[in-house]
Amino acid sequence: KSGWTGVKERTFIAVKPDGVQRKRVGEIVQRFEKKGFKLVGFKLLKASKDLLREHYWEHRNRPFYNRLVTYMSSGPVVAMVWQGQDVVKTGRDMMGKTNPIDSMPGTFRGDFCVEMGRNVIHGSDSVESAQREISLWFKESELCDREVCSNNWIYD
Ligand code: RTP
Ligand code: MG
Repeated sequence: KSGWTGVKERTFIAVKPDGVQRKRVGEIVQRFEKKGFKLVGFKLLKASKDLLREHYWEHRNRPFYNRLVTYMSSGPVVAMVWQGQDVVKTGRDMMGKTNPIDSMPGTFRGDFCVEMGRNVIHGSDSVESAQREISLWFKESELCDREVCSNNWIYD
């Protein structure tokens, strides 16, 4: 099938601690499902500061780095891997901009939050970042691709 390589594209999405506390997990999952993306990884965890420092390594010299790591470790996060055609860019578009004030209504950040320091959701910013983040947060054995695709769940 043409487009098959695009269909294998994956992104790492996390509902941040404020999003979990404010009960936005269901709607975020629902919007990715409605769009047509496939859920291939999902877990709730309290991320360690070491994991978060590694996750946001590119920002290690920025003034907000420590505050960001403290925020992200302040409660459980929902870590997810979504798969589908152009899912990295589309996921970013669905999120809105880093600062909620720049985010359009209809995006998660446009609809769910008002401050950059509590902006509800993370999404990988490139295919390369996605690969790095997925391998940081998930073991290969925690990702389900073939199983979810299989008709075995529908036909005996
Ligand atoms: P994310 O990585 O969490 O998906 O967010 P992003 O790509 O839209 O933004 P990024 O530049 O990667 O920043 C990561 C997170 O750091 C916080 N931040 N605070 N000037 C600030 O105070 C500032 N800048 C960024 C935000 O929570 C942002 O999502
Ligand atoms: Mg980022």
